[in-house]
Amino acid sequence: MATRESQSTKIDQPITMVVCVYAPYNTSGLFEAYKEEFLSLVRTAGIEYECEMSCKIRSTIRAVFLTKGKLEDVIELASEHKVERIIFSERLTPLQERNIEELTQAIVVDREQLILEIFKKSAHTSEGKVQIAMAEIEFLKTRMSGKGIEYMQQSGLRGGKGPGETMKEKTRRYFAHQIHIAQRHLDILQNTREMQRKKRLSTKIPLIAVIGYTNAGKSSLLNTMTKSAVLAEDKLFATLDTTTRELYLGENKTIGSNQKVLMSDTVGFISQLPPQLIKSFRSTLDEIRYAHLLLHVIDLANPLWGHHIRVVKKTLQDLKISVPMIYVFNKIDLVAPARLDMFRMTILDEYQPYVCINTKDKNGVKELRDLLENHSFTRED
Ligand SMILES: Nc1nc2c(ncn2[C@@H]2O[C@H](COP(=O)(O)OP(=O)(O)OP(=O)(O)O)[C@@H](O)[C@H]2O)c(=O)[nH]1
Ligand SMILES: [Mg+2]
Repeated sequence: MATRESQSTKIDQPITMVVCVYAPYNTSGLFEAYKEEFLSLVRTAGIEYECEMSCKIRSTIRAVFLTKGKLEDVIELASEHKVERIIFSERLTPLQERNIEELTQAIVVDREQLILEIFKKSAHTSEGKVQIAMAEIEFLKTRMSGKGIEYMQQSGLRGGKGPGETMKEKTRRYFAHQIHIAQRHLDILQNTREMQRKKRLSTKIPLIAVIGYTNAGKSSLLNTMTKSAVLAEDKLFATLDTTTRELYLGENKTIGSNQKVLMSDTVGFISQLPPQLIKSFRSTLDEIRYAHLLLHVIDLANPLWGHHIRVVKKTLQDLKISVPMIYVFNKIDLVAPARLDMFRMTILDEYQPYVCINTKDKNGVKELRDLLENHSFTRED
């Protein structure tokens, strides 16, 4: 069922429509909460929109993604509002994107591009920026026959190697060259990081990586535990760069008394995170892969918390990362006490070991420290 609302648009932005689709592969279970997350992505990207439409579909269509009736609704609404740009909540294939663009005469931005935009805005370090650039080139490569060529032309690349070289070949060569440059830059940065990591490992100081769905409270937890001031914001993907801080534990059976451990903040996960973004965030992935322990932070106040846990665990599984984990159920100040008691009695027992916490007033921090002090910080490798 489609719903339509209006919002004011900024003059310098194209007239935009957002389309939230609940597709058959979506396992979140709660359409409204899924839509809220999508709109939050749109807001984080700084996009204002004129109209919105949301719909559930039972199947996806290879050429245009949406089923016939829903596609007609999109075309009609786009024409009614003279829409110039349509933001989709889902990942689209280049073919689907092109076809919808032709049918609506509007630029189509899919989930992948939307997340890339947000990452581009949040990257501050040179490593972060090169990683995003690489992910973006990889993305454009897949759109070679359309936007890839426009991008190449905008970048001023003209002329080919010989008279027989097609535009497609030129584009391919251009992207290969760009990727090569970015990769070399990234290799230098990552070699430095690798050396730092090896040095750190040689000191045998255990590493704890704080991981979880975006906006769960990972940076807030790092701040609370290590008395730091890492940026923590009510915004998706506020953290894109890894930060490591020292944490002193009173006593620990494997590392002795008054010993320090290192705690690293990481980039948040989200459902359908573009694969090239995951790959390009090697520094975050290495922090997780080589950690002795993961603190998996979950926003218990978010109705999709169970889905978030599944997304994070599936992502780790896909990346073949297997490290011991403590579940840190956060934001319990926003959960009604009766509901929290019920969680503790029933559902939370599925997640062991766990701690319920509120990073704002430090409720549960002592319990988490106790868990860390009793943890065996050993790695097989
Ligand atoms: N009420 C409440 N809010 C919290 C708590 N912990 C974090 N927050 C808020 O949740 C929002 C997100 O917190 P962050 O620490 O930035 O979350 P994150 O997981 O690092 O987010 P990304 O880096 O964007 O993935 C911020 O507005 C925090 O102030 C908590 O225990 N209770
Ligand atoms: Mg953060």
